[in-house]
Amino acid sequence: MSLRNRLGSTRGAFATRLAAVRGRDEVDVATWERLEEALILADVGVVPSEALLALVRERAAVEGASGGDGVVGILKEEIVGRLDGADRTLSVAGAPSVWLFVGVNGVGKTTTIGKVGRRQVAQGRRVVFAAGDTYRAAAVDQLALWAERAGATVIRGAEGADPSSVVFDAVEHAAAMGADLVLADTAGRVHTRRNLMDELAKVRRVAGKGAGTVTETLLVLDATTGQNGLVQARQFGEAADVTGLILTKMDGSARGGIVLAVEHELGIPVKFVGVGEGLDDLVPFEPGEFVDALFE
Ligand SMILES: Nc1nc2c(ncn2[C@@H]2O[C@H](COP(=O)(O)OP(=O)(O)OP(=O)(O)O)[C@@H](O)[C@H]2O)c(=O)[nH]1
Ligand SMILES: [Mg+2]
Repeated sequence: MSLRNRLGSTRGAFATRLAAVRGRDEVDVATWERLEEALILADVGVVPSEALLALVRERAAVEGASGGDGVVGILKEEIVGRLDGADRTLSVAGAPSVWLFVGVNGVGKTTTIGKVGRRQVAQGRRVVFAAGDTYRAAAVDQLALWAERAGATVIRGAEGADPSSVVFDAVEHAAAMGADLVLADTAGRVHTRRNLMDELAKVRRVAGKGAGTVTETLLVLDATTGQNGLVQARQFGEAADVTGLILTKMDGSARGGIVLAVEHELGIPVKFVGVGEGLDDLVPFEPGEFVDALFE
């Protein structure tokens, strides 16, 4: 299925509003208002939307774009321009490399580890999942199920064990078996709880103590929470040295503009988007493709 179809309501809401602007021969106050409304409802954020449209207006004047179509074309170029050039690769630099998955409750961390693991195994890497969510026994079982589907090995600790010790053990196991990659699950946490954020910092520190190198800390955000995701991203960014974002549930969100908002505000690249609950429902974030899907 194409990204366009998979984005579901994200593209629906935005594209429908743009369609009303596109057909117009003349660009007037109402046109700009509609565009701003479309951007804000897509969760681009008020300030970035205004900044973006100010640029589009300027360019439209200079380039003599008069119709709605021309203006939408410029808007599209400006959005792609903002997203282009970021490094969206996942870095590997260790034996093994460790990728930590962090975020608030229920955003899709464990599911995303399954999906990312599957992609890495398909690329020929040996992958270990570390069951660093030790708060609930069910969390470990859920990760083990995903490991089976993805073709990865899962390393678990006792229920209630220190998450950092579980991740450390997983790294040692991975090193001993010659695995390339450790994907570490963590318990969902509230970004405002200091001790939980400290625990995350400890996991990160301990994960890099032995043979492993932490090369990515991936913040998982639920796209359906819109601008609230931005608040989470800001706080996690400060506490956990986030290197990349993964936006889940884009299949059920009318707010794909959050991609622009988070990148613009935090300067952290979106690396993947989740577009469903299945093993293959994860796509690398490609600005051109994404914006095409959003606009068409
Ligand atoms: N539609 C859709 N659902 C998703 C996606 N990613 C995850 N989910 C669903 O979101 C729910 C929560 O996913 P989990 O992976 O358990 O989330 P988590 O962040 O590990 O949750 P905690 O461990 O409780 O903090 C599950 O029902 C998933 O199937 C996605 O991209 N699209
Ligand atoms: Mg989980």
